[in-house]
Amino acid sequence: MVVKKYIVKSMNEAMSKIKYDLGSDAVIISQRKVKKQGIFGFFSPKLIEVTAAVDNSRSAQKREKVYAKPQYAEDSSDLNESVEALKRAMQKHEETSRVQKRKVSNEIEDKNSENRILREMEEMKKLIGNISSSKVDEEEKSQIELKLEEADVNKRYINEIVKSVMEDKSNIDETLKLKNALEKNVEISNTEEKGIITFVGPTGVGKTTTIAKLAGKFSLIEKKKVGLITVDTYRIGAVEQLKTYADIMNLPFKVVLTLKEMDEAIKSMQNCDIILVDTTGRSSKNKMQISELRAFVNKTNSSNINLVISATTKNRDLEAIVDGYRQLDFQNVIITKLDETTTYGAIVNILNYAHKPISYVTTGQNVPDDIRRISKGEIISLVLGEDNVC
Ligand SMILES: Nc1nc2c(ncn2[C@@H]2O[C@H](COP(=O)(O)OP(=O)(O)OP(=O)(O)O)[C@@H](O)[C@H]2O)c(=O)[nH]1
Ligand SMILES: [Mg+2]
Repeated sequence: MVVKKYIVKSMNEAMSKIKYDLGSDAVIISQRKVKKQGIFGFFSPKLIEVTAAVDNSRSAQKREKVYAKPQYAEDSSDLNESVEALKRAMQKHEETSRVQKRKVSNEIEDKNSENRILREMEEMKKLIGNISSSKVDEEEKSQIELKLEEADVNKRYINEIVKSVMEDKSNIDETLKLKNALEKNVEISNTEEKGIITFVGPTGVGKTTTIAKLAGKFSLIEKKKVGLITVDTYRIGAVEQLKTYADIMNLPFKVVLTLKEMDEAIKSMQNCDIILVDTTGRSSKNKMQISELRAFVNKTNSSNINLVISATTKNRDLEAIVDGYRQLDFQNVIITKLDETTTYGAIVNILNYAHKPISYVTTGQNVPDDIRRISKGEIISLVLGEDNVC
């Protein structure tokens, strides 16, 4: 037992001193009012004498307990409660963090699904864009196809042109793209017109008439010296046709039946600026006839051989004609009888297949008027129906 006496001014002071010194188990044994000792004691305020005691052993045990355990666990039931409380707190904390985690992952998920939806929307937009642009492409394609079919442009060439238009990503309108695509395979001849000019081609396309027209142009208009030769070993009466024109225009004229005669005829016209050589129409299917003609054409040594084809020729026949005459190494193409057709696809069909430039077109039977040069633009306008002959 520990007993201690305190002189204090108030009971509050006494209580805190006792609790501090003896612990909370101390008990107050007595209290009484006292005066301070000495002369000044009389004037001093009254003091309190407090006596307190505590059981030593119990207090020590308790103090040990207090320092050995956490302060909130003063006995085992307290401890259990505290542990339970702690567990509950931890569970609550875990629950809270789980909820928070879920919330965060939900938010991430939400964000992800938001992104996914946005991505899908973008893809859909693209898809719709593609569908509508391919729809536009299809519409444009069919418009172009229709236009070219109407002009009697052949299927193979239509496909080439459509492809070229579709590949053209420049910022110009479709008609211009189409015109550009058509122009790609159109060349205008720039062969100088002098020396020997030879004309070959199927029967009745207008070779002799074309020669008469050109003879008129060169001699009457351009005042050049022109000579006429005909290699007409095949059709009786054909000679007369060109001879008549030669007589009217007063031009030297020779009929050639053999290769030797060709040499002689050319020599006899040495003073001419231009010699026009007519040939009889041969079927492109008859290789013998073409070979025979080739010998005569080679003899002329002409570097200006013209394949004459009529614009009224069927599309399917055009390619066979061009193929048949290829062995004559023609340099230019003349397209006749544009006045006899309302569609001009044949012009581009021929030029595209022959890969040769065009020198003239003829537009009627009148000699010498119905012949002229043509520009790329005019050809395209004719083919697209923007213009017509006559
Ligand atoms: N409408 C029209 N007829 C033409 C044209 N060119 C020629 N002709 C006519 O076509 C027919 C045949 O013309 P030719 O000049 O004899 O033909 P060719 O190619 O010489 O014939 P062959 O000598 O038999 O191979 C004639 O009636 C000509 O008047 C043209 O541009 N338009
Ligand atoms: Mg003829």
